[in-house]
Amino acid sequence: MMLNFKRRLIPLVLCVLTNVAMAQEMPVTVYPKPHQLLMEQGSIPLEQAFYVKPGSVNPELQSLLATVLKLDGTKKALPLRVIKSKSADQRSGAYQLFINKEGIKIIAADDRAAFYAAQTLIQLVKGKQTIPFVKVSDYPDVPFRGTVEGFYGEPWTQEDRIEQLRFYGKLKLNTYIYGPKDDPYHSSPNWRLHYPEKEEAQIKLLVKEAKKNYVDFVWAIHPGKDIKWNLEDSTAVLKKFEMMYGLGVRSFAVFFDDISGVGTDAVKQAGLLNYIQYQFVNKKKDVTPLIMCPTEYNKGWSDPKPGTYLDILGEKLDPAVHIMWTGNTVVADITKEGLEWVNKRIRRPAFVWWNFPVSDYVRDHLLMGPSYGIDIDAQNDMSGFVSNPMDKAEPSKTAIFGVSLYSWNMKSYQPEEAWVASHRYIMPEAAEAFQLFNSHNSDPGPNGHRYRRTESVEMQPYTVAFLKSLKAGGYSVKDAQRLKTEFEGMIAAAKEIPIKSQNKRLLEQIAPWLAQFDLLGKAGVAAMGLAEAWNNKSYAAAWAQYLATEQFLEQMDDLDKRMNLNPYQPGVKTGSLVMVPFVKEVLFTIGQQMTSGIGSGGSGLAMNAQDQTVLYTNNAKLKSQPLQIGNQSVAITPALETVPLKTGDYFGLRLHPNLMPVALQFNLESATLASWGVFESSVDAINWITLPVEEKKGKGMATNFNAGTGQYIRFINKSEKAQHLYLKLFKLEVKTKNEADNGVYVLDGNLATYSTFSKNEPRLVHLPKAIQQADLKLLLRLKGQSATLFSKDKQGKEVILYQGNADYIKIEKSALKKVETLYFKTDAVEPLRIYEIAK
Ligand code: LOG
Repeated sequence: MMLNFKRRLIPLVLCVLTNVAMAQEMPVTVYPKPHQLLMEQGSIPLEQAFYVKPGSVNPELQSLLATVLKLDGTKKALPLRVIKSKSADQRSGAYQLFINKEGIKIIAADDRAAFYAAQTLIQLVKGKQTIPFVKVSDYPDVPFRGTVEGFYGEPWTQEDRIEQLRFYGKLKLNTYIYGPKDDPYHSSPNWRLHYPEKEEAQIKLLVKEAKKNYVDFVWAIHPGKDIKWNLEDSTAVLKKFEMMYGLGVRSFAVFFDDISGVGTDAVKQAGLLNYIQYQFVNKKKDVTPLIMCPTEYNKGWSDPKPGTYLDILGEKLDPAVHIMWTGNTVVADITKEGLEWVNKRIRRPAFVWWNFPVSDYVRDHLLMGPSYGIDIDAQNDMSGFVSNPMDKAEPSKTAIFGVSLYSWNMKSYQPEEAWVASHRYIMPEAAEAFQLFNSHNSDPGPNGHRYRRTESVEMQPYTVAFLKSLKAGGYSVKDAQRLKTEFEGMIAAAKEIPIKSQNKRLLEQIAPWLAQFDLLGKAGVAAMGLAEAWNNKSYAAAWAQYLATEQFLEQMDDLDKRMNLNPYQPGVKTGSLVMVPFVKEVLFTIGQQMTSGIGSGGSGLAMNAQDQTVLYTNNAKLKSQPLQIGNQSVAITPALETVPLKTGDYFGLRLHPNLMPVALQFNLESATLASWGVFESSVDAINWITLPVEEKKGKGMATNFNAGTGQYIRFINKSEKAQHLYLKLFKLEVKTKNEADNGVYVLDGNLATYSTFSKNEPRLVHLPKAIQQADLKLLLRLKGQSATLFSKDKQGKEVILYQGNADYIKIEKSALKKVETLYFKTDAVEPLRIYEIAK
């Protein structure tokens, strides 16, 4: 399959500048990277006219070349020649391009190859005054390269697809497989039917656009959900293909993924494909090889036993038919070993269906990171490589750009480098901003496929170092500066991208994430401000920044609840792997430091230790597990490892006396849980009563709480044997017993909880002995509203201690003599917050 002429050229890296005049110009960048590109001394001025012998170049190619060259020269001008070389070992798309003092010569294996030569030439002169002398010898590594529109959810629009096809043409991608799961005429129920007229017209246009760009428009059918293995349905498939043929389609696929029942039969599937091969493909002569997606399309879902599904396909399916494969799992890296495993069974090189950057299983995330995890040694183990993209066509270009570079010239592929280049290629007007955005929008978050990606790679070490010093009571200036710059960059990028980018559709598709990104930047800047102020011991300033950070995080939560409301993974997540957790951790860590040591040394924790909500366990492994305490819930932080529970081992919570349980949610991932453990509650930790729960496989809830339920809630191993479980979820919804006095939240040393007061609900807080007769600091959120803080004298008359709208208030002990209760009132209608009162 290799080209013989290429060996005569010495391979040279791109960007080699051999000529002084050219050295002042931008370096040459051609994507995908040609196999061999030799820059030579000299160039032709762009004004130079070329002579094209009439009829020697096809008109479309000629007009394409005319977009960058002057082709109106007379016979005396430099010639531009296109020569077809039909040597049998040449792959579709293989070309050579020679530019020298004798003119321009293209040697092309086919029309597609000549088109690719023109694409290379266009990139060589882009932004330049001259046409450089070059020798290019180039060919694709993988015969079929491109995308499969194969995701669930809203299919791409007509405009999206047209733009994609143009993008593919320029990047020498030659395959677009049409198979959106939610097109009812591709799948059930309507795969047997004609498309409605409007859709037919659109498909015709797509086919035309694909041809123009030398992309095979492959129309896929997905009949397996309700196909009957009889002549009638075989004919129905054939008839549908005939209809599509009538619209201009010349490439076809049959998908059997994600089905169950009779449709999954390998013998029948092979029979149908062979029938199409003989009755349709062989007869038409102008149809490209069939592609099928098997039911067992990844190793994890394949029967490993010899002689089963994949072996049956391997044996029975006509060797001309391609078989798709997603890798070791549904969403997976593509490895040489993995392909070798399946290729042996299917007896042909697999046609790779790479499930990246598809996001139909993580719809609240964008997957904008590099295309990595694809083996550069696997060239001979695949017949095709297509990416299944996101439902968002324009943002998917970042990953598809990588796929183009990989599948064209595998050995030279470097994911990071390709990713960086993609930003300049896709959004030259704001490449750096786009890259910054993408660098923080690449991990899908936890998901059922357990597929994760790197994110915030450059920032991650700074976040780790900064937090480490912060937790040790220090402040790393260098890390702080770098992180602050990054957060400021986020705000700037969120502004710059919509102003500078010309790509309206891209902007529209990333808009919710960009808005979220802006908020993350602002939360981050506030968090860094918090750290700095705290380090400078400017407590009031620190508290202001604390509130600012919290508010931006709240706005992010709010946006997440309002936008992208799909029924699967609703919401909008950005920076979810590194940057958001970092901001939250800074807030939490400093929050703890603020409440444990506000003002004068010693613990500011005002509440009596025996009153606090605490973890209640006798299990060594869980003893230090932190709690997550919020205003309406208390949860034990989930543990990643298994938890061994000896006979009589328990874990649970002891609630503050002013809190009462409302509902318990748990997930302990033990199929036998009910046979050995029980949930219990108690008033005194001596006498326990069993809590009725709804439970299945260790997962469930308890809601039967009443006023008599005690403060202790636990799960205990009642069996004779040691048991194992996973602490995935143990979360108790709570409410306060005494609504008027909310000391439980104000005196718990925890900034994640707070009490509120408003015009209709004034609040009082009883001060425990420990903080009476002392200087007090109050951490409030008044949002600029005015509030009054007072005590009462013996006659019950109000003694005003503070009036105003400051969030951070200090009250001298001289004003607090004999004061045991603080009262809060305001005219504000919306609830204002009291976070903490401490010494
Ligand atoms: C589907 C595909 C979907 C993808 C990712 C294949 C062959 N089929 O689990 O339509 O977009 O995974 O969610 C699939 O991958 N099924």
